[in-house]
Amino acid sequence: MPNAQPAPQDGLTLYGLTCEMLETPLGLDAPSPRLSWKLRSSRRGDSQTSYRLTAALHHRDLDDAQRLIWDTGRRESADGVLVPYDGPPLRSSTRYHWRVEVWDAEEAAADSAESWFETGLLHRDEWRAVWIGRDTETAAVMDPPGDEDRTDRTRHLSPCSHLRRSFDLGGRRPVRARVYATARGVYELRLNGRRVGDAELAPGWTEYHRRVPYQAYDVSELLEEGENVVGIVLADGWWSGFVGFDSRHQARHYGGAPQAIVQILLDHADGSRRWIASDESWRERAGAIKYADLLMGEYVDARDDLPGWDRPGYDDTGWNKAAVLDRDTGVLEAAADRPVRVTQELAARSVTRRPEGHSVVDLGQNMVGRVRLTIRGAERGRRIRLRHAEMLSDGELYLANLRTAEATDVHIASGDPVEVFEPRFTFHGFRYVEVSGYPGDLRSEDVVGRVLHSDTPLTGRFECSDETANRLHTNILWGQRGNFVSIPTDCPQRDERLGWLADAQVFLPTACRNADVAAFFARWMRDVVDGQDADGAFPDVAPRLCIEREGAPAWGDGGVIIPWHLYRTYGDRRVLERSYAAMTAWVDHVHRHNPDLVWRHRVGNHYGDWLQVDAETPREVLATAYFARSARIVAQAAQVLGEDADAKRYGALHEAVRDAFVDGFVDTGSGRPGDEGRIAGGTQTGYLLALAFELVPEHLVPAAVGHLTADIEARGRHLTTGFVGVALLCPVLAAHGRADLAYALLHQDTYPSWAYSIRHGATTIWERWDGWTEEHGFQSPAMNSFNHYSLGSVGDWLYGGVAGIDQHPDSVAYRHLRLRPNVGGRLTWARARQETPLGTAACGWSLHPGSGPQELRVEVTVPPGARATLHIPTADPRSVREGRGELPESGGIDIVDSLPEELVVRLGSGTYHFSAAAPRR
Ligand code: RAM
Repeated sequence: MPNAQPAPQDGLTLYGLTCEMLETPLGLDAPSPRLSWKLRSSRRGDSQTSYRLTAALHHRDLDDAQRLIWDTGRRESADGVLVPYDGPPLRSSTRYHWRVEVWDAEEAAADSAESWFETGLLHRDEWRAVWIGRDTETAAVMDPPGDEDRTDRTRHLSPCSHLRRSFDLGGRRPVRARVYATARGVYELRLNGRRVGDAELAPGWTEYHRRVPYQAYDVSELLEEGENVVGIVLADGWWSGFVGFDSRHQARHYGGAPQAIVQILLDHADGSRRWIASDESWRERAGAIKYADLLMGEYVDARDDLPGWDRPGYDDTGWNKAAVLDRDTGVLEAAADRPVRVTQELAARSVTRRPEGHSVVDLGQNMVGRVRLTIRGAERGRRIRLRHAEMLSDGELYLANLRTAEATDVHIASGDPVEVFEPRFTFHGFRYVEVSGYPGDLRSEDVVGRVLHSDTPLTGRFECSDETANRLHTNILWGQRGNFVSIPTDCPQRDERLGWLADAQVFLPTACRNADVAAFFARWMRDVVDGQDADGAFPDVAPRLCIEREGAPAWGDGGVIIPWHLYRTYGDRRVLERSYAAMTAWVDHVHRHNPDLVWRHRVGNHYGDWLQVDAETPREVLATAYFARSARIVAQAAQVLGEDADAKRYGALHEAVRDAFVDGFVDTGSGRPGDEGRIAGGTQTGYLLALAFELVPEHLVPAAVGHLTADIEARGRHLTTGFVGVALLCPVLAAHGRADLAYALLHQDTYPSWAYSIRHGATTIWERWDGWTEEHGFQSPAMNSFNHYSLGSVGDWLYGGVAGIDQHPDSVAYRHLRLRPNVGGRLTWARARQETPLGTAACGWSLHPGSGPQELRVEVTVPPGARATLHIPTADPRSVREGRGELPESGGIDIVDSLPEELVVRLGSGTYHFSAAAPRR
């Protein structure tokens, strides 16, 4: 292939090359992986007109020569969103180098770039390894765990296994080496004394009965001539540890003890291959980790460390033979999303010595992860204990809201002068750490908060002139990071941490703004689909656990809403295809049991508008609104996928459910005057659902909006919405001409409001509006998380409604942006920037005192390949200028509409600076 030409700086420039929505994935198993790229350009109107993709492989036998295996030739297209590889069948364990070239409107070859992906084991019969673990008969006796401070729960947990095998490479190091490994449990892979990879809590949590993802590692550089040692440390994790509500369910949801499977592939220069696989030849023993559990914490007795166990030269006589626990490799699949990683470290903000002798450390931020503690001068056998909490009560940890999660880590000192303790197979949600048993004075630099989460690239940015709104955005972002740990969870601290579908679906639009969550959610959608029952009901939580009942309204509907939103946001059609049968089955299930189209039957646990305050949205209103919405989405999805008969059928169903909603719940004018447009129950959420899902007859919309706003006003501009209604609040108000009220709610800082929690020190979004109040203090500890993202679903509106980045209702992958700066509230400026599948989009506005009336400046960026409709709010549409020019002379801008209070223009790609007379407020 020709060499890459240096890209001209001002023209089309490629960046962000991905395969299956991941950068250079290792160990992919999709038969036709999709390739994507993004573009930037500083030239206005610049756009890709065609591309060419090629792929080549380094053939082992060809002395590193690259062999071209795929060439699309030039294809006309304006973007590079998920283009499927359609070359010859891919081979296992093979690296494919791919290259994209793009041409611009002047037919000039504009840029080219290269990347690669590598396949894993494409065929299940390539697994020759078997699942191994502890032989419980012999091993438990070897290392009786220190019992003195075990609780009833942790007494059931077993020490972590160390599994090892040594192998001899003689005089030849392979030219290439890969490890494919995973666990039923969580594991850390070691090779010759070094940790392999940087994944935490691998392989994460999936519907293990159906699939267990394996990870691929490039270990070519870690091997040596002669003896080599591969090792695995294995803990219970989600497989056999405590998960979910402990009071109702014990540990061991999936299996009694963890298992690992490992396969090493060695490629030699002469083309020969050698496999080393987990089998009965491996050895096992317990070591320092007496137990490690996601909810309970980790207990390490450093006196029982096994120095050198994962290095050559170690004598493992006396170790147990590993037991073969299973030979079925049918559940193995290549990991399809980014792993959990430690992404940040937080320094302790303060250390307070309490009269009882322990210390309380404040990390300044409610975070998720664990602590790395440096211990100096502890005598052998000293016991140092860490406990974790989100809040303090009278200066001590407030632990009640953790329920049965003990979140306690213990280190028994080895006696080394300096020891570093960091648990490896647990995580906690906390801001405060209680350290007891520490020798001497604990210094703040001895405590580091290690932040971990699924490593989805954080690509969005929102900022404005108001510090409280900025803190709200930051709190939302921390809530997202801390709760995206392999799956989207509801909370990170107590005995729950489940993948609740409603939480996920209301928060998804916000999540997509903040980060690239395409692969993360597409992967989790498999658990959602796997969790569907034979009658077509989606679960409340995925992976399905703890709750046997079928999904509730707005919860089960997540199975329909999420793939649709992923398709619209990322252009991921495959997630829609893969979920489509399940989506239709869900709507059919609801329909079958509710033939009169009001959703009253088979409502599962029917949570209603969960955690609403001072309002009770009738459950049938909420359920039927969601029935209508899901039917409509399925009709839209059918249309996209070319399922025309379905599109008609579900389209008709949607209309019929809408009519049933109107008949049942909308006052159409039959009764008392003034009641027209009322929705049964009269709650904010009832109006929001009806308006957002377009269930109110056109002529009654203004009346319904009037009832909604009257309720908000009557409550002194306060909300009553719970999880389901809250996401719709600001967007619906703004869409119906009441952005002023949306801003009033954003700025409101008396209870209940977002800013109320911020005024009281929140650094994450609370589960409940009244998680803590001046009047009542803490809410019931039975359910009171201080790190829950659901009420943070307003984050989408900060990007879309305040700064003004959105896409046109018919647009997919942000190909047609709708930019609508929303000058309002007490803001004097706001701006947002986010990655779209085409490139970076940005929109910002600011007010400036002019000589006469205030001036509004608007700056927007439209990525190459996209177009935008921009709404400029102004008191005088004729005042609008771009750059130094008058409109429409300025390049690339068409005036679409000149209304009394706004000018609507159409833009091609590029960055634009507008000024105008500020809008009247
Ligand atoms: C609680 C959690 C979760 C919610 C369910 C209904 O356990 O708050 O977020 O979805 O209830």
